[in-house]
Amino acid sequence: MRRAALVGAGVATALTAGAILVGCGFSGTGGTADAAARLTVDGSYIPLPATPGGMGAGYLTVRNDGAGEDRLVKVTSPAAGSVTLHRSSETSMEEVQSLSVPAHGTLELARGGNHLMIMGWQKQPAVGDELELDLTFAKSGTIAIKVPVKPLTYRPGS
Ligand SMILES: [Cu+2]
Repeated sequence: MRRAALVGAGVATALTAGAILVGCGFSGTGGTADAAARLTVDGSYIPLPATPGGMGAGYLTVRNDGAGEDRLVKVTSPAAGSVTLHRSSETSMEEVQSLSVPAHGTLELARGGNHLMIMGWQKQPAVGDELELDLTFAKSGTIAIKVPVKPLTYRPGS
């Protein structure tokens, strides 16, 4: 249900390209408008930290309906002092500087895989809280979302 759309950059590019096409005639070569990312964020949640005030995780899905790749490069929150991007496999976990959102694809942050690591809560989170996360992308700018705090054992779709 919760969904934030960011169309600003893509629309601006498309309008510029459209104006050029009207003036010069359609060349059929495509252009930068075709390579723009179009992002939506869905299914976000933060499980209640296992220890009160302790480290938490953040999960969400970024969908890209555009033809251009983008990258999640930074996440901040007014509710926490530190949010970092983590990539994990079955055997290891490491902090990374960015995560790719492929063209016509998704970036999925989910249990057992990539995730956000959240520390330094301003106030101890409680189930039912909604915390703001500001997701910054290399090309699409910042998308602010409200993320619900769920019980520790919550699973999407359950
Ligand atoms: Cu981690």
